[in-house]
Amino acid sequence: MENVQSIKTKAYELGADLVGIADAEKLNLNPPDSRWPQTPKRIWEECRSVIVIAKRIPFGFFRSKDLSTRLYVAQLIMNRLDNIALELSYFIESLGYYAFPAAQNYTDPELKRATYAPLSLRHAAVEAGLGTLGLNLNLVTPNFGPRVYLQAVLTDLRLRPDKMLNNPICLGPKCGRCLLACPVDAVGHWKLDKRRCSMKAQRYGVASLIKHIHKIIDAQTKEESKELVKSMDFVSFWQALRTGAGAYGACFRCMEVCPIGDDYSKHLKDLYRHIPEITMKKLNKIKEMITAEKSGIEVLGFVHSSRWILGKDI
Ligand code: B12
Repeated sequence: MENVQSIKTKAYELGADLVGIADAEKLNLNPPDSRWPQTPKRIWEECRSVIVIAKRIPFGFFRSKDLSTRLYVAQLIMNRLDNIALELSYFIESLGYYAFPAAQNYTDPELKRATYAPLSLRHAAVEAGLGTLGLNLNLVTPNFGPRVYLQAVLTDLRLRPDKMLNNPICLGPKCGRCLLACPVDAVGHWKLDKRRCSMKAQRYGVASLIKHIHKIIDAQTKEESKELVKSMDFVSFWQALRTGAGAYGACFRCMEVCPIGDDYSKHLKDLYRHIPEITMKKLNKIKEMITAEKSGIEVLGFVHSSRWILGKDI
């Protein structure tokens, strides 16, 4: 198991903040959604281990209110993760095995739905012992809460996998801060309304771009369409196409209010304790969730994701 240590050390040297190893066979046996299995074997039959890496978002990021800065920095982190994963792959190949990075933010057309990547990194991260899934199904880690981006390396080298945490980190509706803060009310009972979330999270992603083009086509007057072409949104779409900024990460509200993580009280609590988006409707939604959990009613969102919410091999 010398390789485990040398690979982890290399990943940290390259800049990863968290590193964990998942057994490919376990990922093959436990696809997050069995209807559209995101398994290593679909990508590569001989894959034996998946090394999951995480990079934290700089603490200072959450002090900036400037949207372009946030879009830009989030993209930098994702690019950095890709570079770390590529270098780590070369390192593993220098040991005499095959390796390559996952297609991080590509959604796989073969999986029918545009929201399914070849590998679900949050689920792989739970298998690799980095954390558990929260109420909104984001990965939460003991170190940085949900404030990490993820990437993975697939290899045919058999490595001793890390253990799952075996301990749920998120309190669910008893905390509910992600739900209360969500600007589009996309957080459900251990589930997420992806369409709603993507309006904010992928503000300059492909769906928004198509919508913007339709607006231009459907404008009542030529002047109106010219205005839409000259708009700041149009510039942001150009930036997204050029650099990726804003195409995948554009809303960070659930991340900045989450109290999980050693970093929260030190770097975020003073700024994000108060949640202005709280409404009676959201408070009632949470109350209903707590009542449902107390009464033992089957909560579908929990049923689908319990393995990763609990971080338990069930
Ligand atoms: C597509 C995508 C989105 C979509 C859909 C998100 C989603 N939950 O799938 C949208 C646009 C909404 C989105 C939003 C965001 N994203 Co995003 N996204 C992705 C991407 C590219 C693929 C996700 C994927 O494959 N989902 C697959 C399905 C299986 O996941 P799921 O639907 O949650 O699965 C459960 C449900 O389907 C449920 N279920 C429901 N009904 C049913 C029915 C049946 C029968 C069954 C069996 C199951 C089932 O059970 C499943 C098991 O848990 C990943 C990158 C990657 N490669 O993983 C990043 C990723 C998940 N996003 C990320 C981030 C950070 C965000 C945002 C915060 C935006 C931002 N600032 O960057 C928001 C947060 C939203 C949230 N709470 O999850 C990070 C997550 C980091 C973390 N700490 O968790 C990732 C990993 C990107 C990265 N490189 O780090 N994202």
